Amino acid sequence: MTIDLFESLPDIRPSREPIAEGAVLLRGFARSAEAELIKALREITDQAPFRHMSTPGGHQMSVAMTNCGSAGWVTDRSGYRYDGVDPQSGKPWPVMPSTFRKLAGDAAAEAGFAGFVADGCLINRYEPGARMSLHQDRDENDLGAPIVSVSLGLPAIFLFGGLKRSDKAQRYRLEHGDIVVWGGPARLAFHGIAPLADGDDALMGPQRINLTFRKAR
Ligand code: MD6
Ligand code: FE
Repeated sequence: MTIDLFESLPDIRPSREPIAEGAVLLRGFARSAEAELIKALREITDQAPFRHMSTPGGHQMSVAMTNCGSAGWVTDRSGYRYDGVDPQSGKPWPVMPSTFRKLAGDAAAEAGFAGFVADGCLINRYEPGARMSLHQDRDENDLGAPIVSVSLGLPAIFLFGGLKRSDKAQRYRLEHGDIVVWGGPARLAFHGIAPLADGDDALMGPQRINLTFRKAR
């Protein structure tokens, strides 16, 4: 009889799973940088706290947001835009930490998009019940650049559809440390996040944080 000592441990080796033409899920890719990411995140949110922005239609988003880098994504009654200044403080968004920039570049290269340099990072905070309805990311100038999306904390169900809102969405469970990179033919795919389930993550507490890196300008 052989005894596999590792049988009951979770498999945390990074892996690479294509989810569509142009989109790849790098499971566990951010795990090795988690301590630095969490420290840098705290420094950002001390300067630019999470806030619930309003949609152009006047609804408050259930996801709380902030940004770092020179291009911060903002929504208010006048619409969606990228802005170098945090409207809440009147000051530039916090500088993008080098750990963030490096992780995004490394993940993009691993997914086949060498040379990706993000100028903005939108930081989303989901508490249980928060959700992101199906949308396209189309406010960026350069749709040739991919988006790199890092998940930290509680797991979430990522909905990944097609180029039409009505296309049926596939569901992927994103866990702490997972990265999704997408570009090319998937760049304008509709996607969203199902309402976050209750939970309490060992490192992050009762929340999920998502970092989406873009080349916005
Ligand atoms: C989220 N992500 O994971 C929301 N957008 O919380 C996004 O909206 C997203 O993951 C573009 C590319 C990748 C993403
Ligand atoms: Fe998005």
